[in-house]
Amino acid sequence: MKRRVKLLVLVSTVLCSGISCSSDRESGEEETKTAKKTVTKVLEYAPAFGQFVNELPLYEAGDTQESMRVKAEKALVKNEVITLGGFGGYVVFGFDHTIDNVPDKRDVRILGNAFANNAEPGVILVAYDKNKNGMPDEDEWFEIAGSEHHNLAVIENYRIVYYRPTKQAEETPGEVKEYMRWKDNQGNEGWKTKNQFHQQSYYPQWIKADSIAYSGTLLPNNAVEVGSSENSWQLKAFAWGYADNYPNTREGATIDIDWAVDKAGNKVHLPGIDFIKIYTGLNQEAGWLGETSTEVAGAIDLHLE
Ligand SMILES: [Ca+2]
Ligand SMILES: [Ca+2]
Ligand SMILES: [Ca+2]
Repeated sequence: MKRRVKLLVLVSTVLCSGISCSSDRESGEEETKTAKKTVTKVLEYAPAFGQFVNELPLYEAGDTQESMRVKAEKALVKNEVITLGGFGGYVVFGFDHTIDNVPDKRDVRILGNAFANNAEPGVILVAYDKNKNGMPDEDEWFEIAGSEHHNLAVIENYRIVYYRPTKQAEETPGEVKEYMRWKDNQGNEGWKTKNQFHQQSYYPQWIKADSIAYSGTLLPNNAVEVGSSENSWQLKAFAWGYADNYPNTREGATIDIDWAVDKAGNKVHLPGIDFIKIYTGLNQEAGWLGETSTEVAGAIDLHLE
């Protein structure tokens, strides 16, 4: 569909060349119709540790921050899943147009891989490119205040550091309980487990540094153990306003740009948004399920859907 409209623009330009006509304005109008409802670019991909890290997307020897960004972009453009790993891991993506903030209507559907009792909520930030420089500047970001915004168990300005596992820990087969050391700014520290199902490194392999730090809003744990069977762990969905929290087709996967708040927690009104940032909101391990990690598969402009 997009290609055909573009072709029409091209033909009209060719027909008009050398003769007097007012095709410029018409071309402009045609171009607007080509706006893609889905993600067109990934600006940053920086997952934390995780059992799907280095797999979704796949790390191959020689990959860099930039080549991994390109892989994440290729995935999101096709609405394929990428993992953000544990708390703080993030992705920043954008669109080829500004998604309108339509009054009293939800504006964007955030795609993940959540299903019933398997919610791995990610915090959502949105940016309107106010200065039109094609980039989300620091002062253009606003957090979507989801249902837990006033929950007293939420920790703002949470910070965590993950340390690269030792060679010995990486090479030990099967489950490794003391696999990766971590430390946060609340006085907690511990080990992340490597499970028997995923044996690749859980530390982003294209990162040269021996530790990675992430910060943001820490959401309350959502895992509950309901028995001792295989399906004993359930990851409960929050009411609204998070990524990878409800199945993609549900209203719970959509957000209203008017839910955005500034750093003081006050509502802001944005005319629309050009960029979205999502990061994993929980620092939680749920038994055999392992760590809770937000997955993202792109987003859809609901006004073009
Ligand atoms: Ca709206
Ligand atoms: Ca900007
Ligand atoms: Ca998920």
